[in-house]
Amino acid sequence: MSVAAYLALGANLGDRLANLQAAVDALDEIPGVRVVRSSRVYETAPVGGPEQPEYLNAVVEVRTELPPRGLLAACLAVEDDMGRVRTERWGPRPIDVDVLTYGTEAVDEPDLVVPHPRMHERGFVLAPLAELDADPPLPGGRRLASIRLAPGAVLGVRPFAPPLRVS
Ligand code: GSY
Repeated sequence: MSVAAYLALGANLGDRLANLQAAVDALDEIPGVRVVRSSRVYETAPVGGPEQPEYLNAVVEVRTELPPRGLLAACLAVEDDMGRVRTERWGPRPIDVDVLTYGTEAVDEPDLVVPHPRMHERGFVLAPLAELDADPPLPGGRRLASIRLAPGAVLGVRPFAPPLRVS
């Protein structure tokens, strides 16, 4: 039985758009993971961390037969294969792949919390996610329609490119 999950993609080093597409293609190659839809790609002001380049962000919907931890491992493997080096928390990166949701399940483990605990504060996540799902699972049972983002979280989020290719 497969579960629908949303993944957040981000890149702010190298050819950012190519990196996002490469991550989609790599995820789709993983047994038990199929990428079914992508949002548009947004250019977004960096949130947190040191001074760093602007990000490109998108959200993809996958169908997966993997359990939540297996899906997390798949995301980390894609990041590693694409040359991400984990030096600085919040630092710049060629690719970031985060598990946002896993069906409507809640997971609360030391290295995996789903729905992603900060997703409802991030314009760079909510703008693309809202294109795919008007009422997605959010932390604490919040509803998208009642989220009020800080002005800064919205202003820095601009459409950049059409949806990533899915096969
Ligand atoms: O949390 C993912 C990595 N990241 C991002 C991001 O993807 N987009 C923006 N705009 N800022 C970010 N800061 C971090 S860390």
